[in-house]
Order: sequence, then C-alpha cells, then structure tokens
Amino acid sequence: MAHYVIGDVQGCYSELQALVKKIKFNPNKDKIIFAGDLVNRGHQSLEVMDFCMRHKGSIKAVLGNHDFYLLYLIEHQKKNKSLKKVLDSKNIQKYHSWLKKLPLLLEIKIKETKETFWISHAGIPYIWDIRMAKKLSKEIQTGMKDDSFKILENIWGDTPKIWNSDLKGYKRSRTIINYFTRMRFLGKDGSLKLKAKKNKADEMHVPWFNQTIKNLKENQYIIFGHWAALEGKTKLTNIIGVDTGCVWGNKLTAIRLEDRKLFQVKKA
Ligand SMILES: [Mn+2]
Repeated sequence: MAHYVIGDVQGCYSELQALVKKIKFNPNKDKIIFAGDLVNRGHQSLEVMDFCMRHKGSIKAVLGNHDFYLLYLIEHQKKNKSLKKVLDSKNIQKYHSWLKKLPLLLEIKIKETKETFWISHAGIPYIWDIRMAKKLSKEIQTGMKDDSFKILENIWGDTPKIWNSDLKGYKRSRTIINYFTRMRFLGKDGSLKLKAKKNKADEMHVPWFNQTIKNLKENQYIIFGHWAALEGKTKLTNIIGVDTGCVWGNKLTAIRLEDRKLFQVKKA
C-alpha cells in the first residue's frame, strides 16, 4: 500500500491516466490524495470528475480555488465554457455532493516512517499552528454542510487581507478559504499579498513557506499545489510543491509519501 499526492490536474485527464499508470495505482491497496484544482482550464474536467467518482473509496482530496468555483457555478446556476460538460452532466448531483464535503486540509500519517504530511491546496500560513489550521479547515467543512450557498456567494474578493481570530461571518469564511486556496506571498505581518504574481520575493512579501518552515519538526511535511510557476521548487525539504503546471504545457506530478519519490508525466 502506498499514498500518492497528485498536484493540480485542472481537467488534464489524459495526463492523469498516464500518471496513474506510471505509479501502478492499485485502487484496492493504494490511496490517491489530490492537492486541489481538479477541474477547469483543461479540456477534460468531466473525465477527471468521473475518475474521482469511480475510485471514490481510494481517493481523498482538498478543495482548491477552481473546485470552489465549480461549486459556486453549480449552486448559483451559473454557466462557464470550460466547465460546461461537467455542469450539463447527468451526474452533476454526485459531483456536487462529493466536492462539497471535501476539507481544506488533510493529515496523513505514514506508519512505516513515522512521518506526518499535511496537504492543502495553497499551503498553511505561519500565523496558524497545525492545530489552528485543522480547526479552521473543519470550520469551513461544517459551514459548507449547512450554509454553502451563502458561503459561496460571498467567497469572491481579496479582503480582509489579514487573518484575525475575531473575524465573523462570511468575511471570516472568505479569509480562511483565501489562505488555504489562493495564498502565495505573505507580508511580514502574515497578510495575504494576492496581487503579487511575480516569482521574486522582496522586503514586502515573501513566499508563505519561508516562514511556515520554522513551525515544522524534522518528521513533518506540508505538500501543496496552486503555485505552478514554482514548478514545485521551494528549496526546502519539508515543504513540497506538486503543482508543476500540467495545464500550462508542463508536467503532472505525484509524490509517494512512503519514500517521497516523485513521479511525473509530460503534458501530452
Ligand atoms: Mn489553485
């Protein structure tokens, strides 16, 4: 049995198929954990969703910003060209109820190596310790169960820019979701710098993981997607990026947690 975390698929089903073959995925034994952004932009989002439905029992996933977007389109009955086939599918209810229940953060413990891996789409900001991050992921998951329509309606926007435990209501849910699914650079005070797209850090903003790394012990790891321009490179051993930009013509990546071996396929 092995655990594989796969980076942003974004509707690249042919590449997912090739990768699953490469890792010799055995749904009776192995587990796949998707790091979010299963759909959108790529042309085969429907096939990716069907893959998840087919192997539900052996698949876990965290929500990415594009998955939230799909949930928004479904619940608010909006249209989108890239997601049309998914939205028009007769299985839409199945996709919806599966996606809606996904967490923002997953914890996987590997017995053999006594290592712990946390997986979230964008990462975990240093201002939250792991306990806090787990609590906030749970808070959104519970919120989505009872109040998804309103949470999704209020999800869009870059503010509040900084986390504060006193935040309430939909500002609070939006901020938590922004940290977990859209974060790249943070200010020194832990504020989100969502507009900063360039890959170079400066005095005002640094990649989130440069600060978070100080919170991790030797046998603790964070795996994240979302930041395709990094091509997975954080220069850190314990924080590993798995979005290698397949949808942008680059690669789709899986990491096997038991030995942290990487498996990659090129965009077809
Ligand atoms: Mn993303």
